Amino acid sequence: MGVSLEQRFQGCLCGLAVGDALGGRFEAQSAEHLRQRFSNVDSLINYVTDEIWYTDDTQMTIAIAEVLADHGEILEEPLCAAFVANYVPSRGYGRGARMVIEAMEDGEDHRAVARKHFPGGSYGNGAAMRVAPVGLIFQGNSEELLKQAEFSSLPTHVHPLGIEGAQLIAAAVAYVTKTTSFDRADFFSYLLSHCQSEDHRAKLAAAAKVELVEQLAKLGNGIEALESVPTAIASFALTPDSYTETIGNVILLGGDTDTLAAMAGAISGAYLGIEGIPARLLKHLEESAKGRSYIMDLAKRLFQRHQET
Ligand code: F2R
Ligand code: MG
Ligand code: MG
Ligand code: MG
Repeated sequence: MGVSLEQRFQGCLCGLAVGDALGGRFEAQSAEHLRQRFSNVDSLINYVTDEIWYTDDTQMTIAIAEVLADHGEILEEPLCAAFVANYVPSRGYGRGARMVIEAMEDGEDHRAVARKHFPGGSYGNGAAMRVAPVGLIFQGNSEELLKQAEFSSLPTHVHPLGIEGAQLIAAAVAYVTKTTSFDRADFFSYLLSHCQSEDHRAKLAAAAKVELVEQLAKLGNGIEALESVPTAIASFALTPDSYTETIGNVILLGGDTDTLAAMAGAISGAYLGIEGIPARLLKHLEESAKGRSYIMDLAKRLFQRHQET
């Protein structure tokens, strides 16, 4: 039986959360260290025998999904309120993101903080890591998709590369959500048609040429959008039929493992649906107030919103 659209919504949010939570165990470790610990993806996946906890990637995705489920579009004020309501610093936020959210919390001029904390704004991957729900909701309208991905970035990420990283992940999620039989060349040409900057175009062109897992590392494993968004996209395109390979291969790159696996996991889950995520991994996702059941329910609410509009 085919994968239903509702299963894809659930697969996307849960795929992101599981990737984030598993990757979060290894954030900032080196590839060499991880390769010594885990000889292959299976040994990494089998390592999960107890509860895994998600990080800021999932927490900020939940905020965006809540706003979309409630309003059907990204609105600045509700989004900032949702970032604040979901903020738990111990989940491990980026330096800039933390300062912006704390300014929101304190009623300070958070827009000025977002503009000035880094020269030209943040080009971190924080906007890309949380944008997947935008791809689900706006899958049918490219222009709106790009605009809404930008709106979802702006409270914290005003640098064009930070915004474009989010637009590319949203576009990737939108594309696979509508796809039943994955065509790699068509996927990359769709993404290139949603991409303005020479920097991201060059990285995407390199990603399109990756045909072996060993070639993924050259795309990067860093905290900047440009050093992680094309890598996550390439990992999915390499193993579209396996959720565990898609997240496992990027976690074994080391570096920003939670975010690489969150982005790759969101795309993979949107393609394969919730059934594509091994039940034994999903069952270990934290069952806190906004844990597995909440995320599943949020995906249903998002799906209902999508059907209404
Ligand atoms: N930050 C982490 N993990 C490390 C800390 C976890 C630890 N447990 C703890 O809290 O102590 N992970 C999360 O951060 C990444 C997303 O970051 P985001 O939201 O983009 O934040 P930020 O600060 O805006 O950007 C990240 C870094 O990129 C560099 N950078 C960005 N723009 C820059 C610019 N214009 N010039 C120079 N550098 C720039 C800076 O180093 C930023 O700090 C995810 O990995 C998420 O999991
Ligand atoms: Mg994180
Ligand atoms: Mg930031
Ligand atoms: Mg990270």
